[in-house]
Amino acid sequence: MLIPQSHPRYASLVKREKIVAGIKAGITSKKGLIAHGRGEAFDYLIGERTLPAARAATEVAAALLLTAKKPVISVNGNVAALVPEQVIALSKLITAPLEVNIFYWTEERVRRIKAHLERHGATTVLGDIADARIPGLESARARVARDGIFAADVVLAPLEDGDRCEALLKLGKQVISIDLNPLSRTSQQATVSIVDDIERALANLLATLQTQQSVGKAILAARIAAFDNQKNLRHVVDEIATRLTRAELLEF
Ligand code: PTJ
Repeated sequence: MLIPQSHPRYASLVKREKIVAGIKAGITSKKGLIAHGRGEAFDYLIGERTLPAARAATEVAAALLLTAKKPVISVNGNVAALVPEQVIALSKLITAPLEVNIFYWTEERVRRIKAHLERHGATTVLGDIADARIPGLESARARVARDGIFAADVVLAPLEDGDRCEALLKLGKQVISIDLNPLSRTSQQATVSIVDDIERALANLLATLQTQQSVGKAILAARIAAFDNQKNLRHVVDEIATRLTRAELLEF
């Protein structure tokens, strides 16, 4: 469908089209539509903009990625459809592999997501060979690459489900989430939770990483130590509550 750029909901409608195209291409799960709709609802509540709390979390996420020994970027069907270029740019910037890891697992979809990322220029995409398992996790997300998520110290896990986040944390990994829902189990549990739309979050993360690259490791470590994820999430929830009580929602 051709969406006129003048449409007030242009950016949001384009994202819907990308998800639908992802489903048609066999990359995105049909359930990805439901997850996207939930994300849209929370985006509406935060005013479809990056909140200061998301910027603060992004600074710390960048510090974690720059001080990590073995960072890995997890990619699912929604992420591959919405932001292939951005995850690839991130992977190159921090020299971290992309790993396809999906909840509604089929071998075919893993293969298609990997091929889709490679068509967009990705060089290292793991996940098609799942030679390790995350212990204590029943879902297909437990299937991981031994040299990828299994060995990682920091995992960037956008649009994640709470179970895997919890299991990764139990394995001693640090998890950076990108999730519009500040109340999701993932947001509540992650080491650093960026509550923002994936497109905006990755654009900010890429820009922040570029400016932080020259910052010393000791300063980055101090930023990580000073960060309180729960407190930061409370700022997001407070912002939503304030907007709801003042009826400040945008008129769409
Ligand atoms: O490709 P698969 O099989 O791995 O499936 C991917 C989905 C996303 C369908 C799967 O992981 C899933 O069902 O996820 P959940 O449990 O619905 O959680 C997805 C979270 O992402 C929800 O909390 C949404 O609010 C959030 N979300 C959805 N769209 C966006 C988003 N967060 C940031 N940006 C978005 N565009």
